Amino acid sequence: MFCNQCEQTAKGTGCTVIGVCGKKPEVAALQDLLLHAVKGMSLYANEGRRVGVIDQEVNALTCEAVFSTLTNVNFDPKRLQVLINTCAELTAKLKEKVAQAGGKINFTDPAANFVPTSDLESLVKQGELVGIINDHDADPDIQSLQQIMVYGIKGVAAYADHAHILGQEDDKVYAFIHEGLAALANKELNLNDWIALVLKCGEINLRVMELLDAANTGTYGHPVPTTVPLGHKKGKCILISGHDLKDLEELLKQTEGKGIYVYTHGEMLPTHGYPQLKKYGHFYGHFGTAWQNQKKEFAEFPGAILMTTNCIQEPQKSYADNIFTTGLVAWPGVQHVKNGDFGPVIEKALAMPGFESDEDKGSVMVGFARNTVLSVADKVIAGVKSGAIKHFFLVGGCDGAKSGRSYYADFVEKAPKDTVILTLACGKFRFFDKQLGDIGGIPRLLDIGQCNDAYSAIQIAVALANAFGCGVNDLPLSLIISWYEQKAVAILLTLLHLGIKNIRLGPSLPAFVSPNVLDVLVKNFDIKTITTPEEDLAAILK
Ligand code: FS2
Ligand code: SF4
Repeated sequence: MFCNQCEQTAKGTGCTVIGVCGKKPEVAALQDLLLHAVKGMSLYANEGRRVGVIDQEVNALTCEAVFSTLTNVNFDPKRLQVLINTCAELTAKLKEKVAQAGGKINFTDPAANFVPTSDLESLVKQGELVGIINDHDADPDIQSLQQIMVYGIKGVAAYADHAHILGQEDDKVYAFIHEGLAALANKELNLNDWIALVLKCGEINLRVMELLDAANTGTYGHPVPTTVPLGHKKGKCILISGHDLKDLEELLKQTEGKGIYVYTHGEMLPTHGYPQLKKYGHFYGHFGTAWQNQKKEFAEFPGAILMTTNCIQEPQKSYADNIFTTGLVAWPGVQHVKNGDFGPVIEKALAMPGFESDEDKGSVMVGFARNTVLSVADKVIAGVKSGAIKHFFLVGGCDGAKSGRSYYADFVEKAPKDTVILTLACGKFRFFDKQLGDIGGIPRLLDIGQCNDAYSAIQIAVALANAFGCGVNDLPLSLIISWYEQKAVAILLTLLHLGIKNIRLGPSLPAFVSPNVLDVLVKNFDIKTITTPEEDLAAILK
């Protein structure tokens, strides 16, 4: 196996024996084969668009398949096999439609002519031969750009899938995923072509994040400031993790009146701020912190656990019987329930002891998405003009297990009292419960939401820039980003597409960025790696 798509990749270069995430070589091979199948499907879908063939089933499956290969989503060989076979079946039908419409179907790339073998063992062998970037003669910088694009596309596909579930889509997004993956079969593309595709990935990601923002706020209302307890209530309980708001809504509906309290874990925390979700009286509080602490925290939860999307880790024996997966997330042996079909989760919660007593562990505030922040824009602007607010830091992104990630908590703690911290995604759990006070009634720590809400952060920055009559790069705003998986790659590409400079990135640089590509990023975007909180704060505020 070879996988280098996430920040915790082995030795900072690539997982070759087993994934640090727990991905076994056979799963890596099947994920590679699934991407290979989607690349084949993309060649026909791309050509299909040229002759007027647009297939909604192909679009949806493309996103589901690509999302399934994102870090910490699908570890189950059998479910990957189903996806591979479905891709091949749909590709055959698509090929027919494209031929009938007069399109080209004589592609020579092996992916276009892929036929899956019938049993899982030989399917793994097929997968071992087809890494997505397997052109060993290619220029290392082109290979680097191809990987950046493929990993960015994984993020785009994840967002597109979330938006599609809530009825929001734009064919431009699917068209780019197909165009980008089909481009991998084109050996004529040069360095500049690949740079253009990478930046286009960022542009398309902005569009898909806009769709997801419309999906979430259109369905559940704009988040409002909400206090979320970190303790618990006596009684039966379910813990829901991941990012899927519709799954949460369904769970809340199905548990209503059953004497079960619903708690969030990880990236589900910001959902407490949505009016159409917070209206449920039994949607109580938040339990635990970020994904990498789940083994310890899930073991302490006395109820059923539901994983809706990334990030799942290998369940420990102590809670293996009470954890469930749904949607695209899967772990072999873990009970998988269909989206919205949460009867088994509820039964398990009712059979488990639940919390024996009430416990107060304080609270945190969520709900500072674009609508809330911009509703007090005049106060914020006045604060900047009077000098009460000297600087904004967006300290956001993924969390992870590496020790270097304590940088982010230290940074927030050491940021001067006249600065405001905007945050989003699971990296916030390093400092989410710190009491940072306020500046003239504006809390110093503002939780914008999940990683899926990066659009909201961008809108806040753009609105502030407009109010001050300057560009985002001229605002007293610095981006301190932590990355881990491929949604973060997509967001980073969006920031580059928008021309945002001086991003500080950590805890380490992606293994898939070649020295020359890094040089281009540094020269054109002044991108930097994090150093120490003291050094970075001094450099930013000087
Ligand atoms: Fe965090 Fe994990 Fe949100 Fe990422 S819960 S690192 O895949 O999606 O951000
Ligand atoms: Fe390794 Fe990350 Fe790939 Fe898992 S997703 S195999 S940890 S690089």
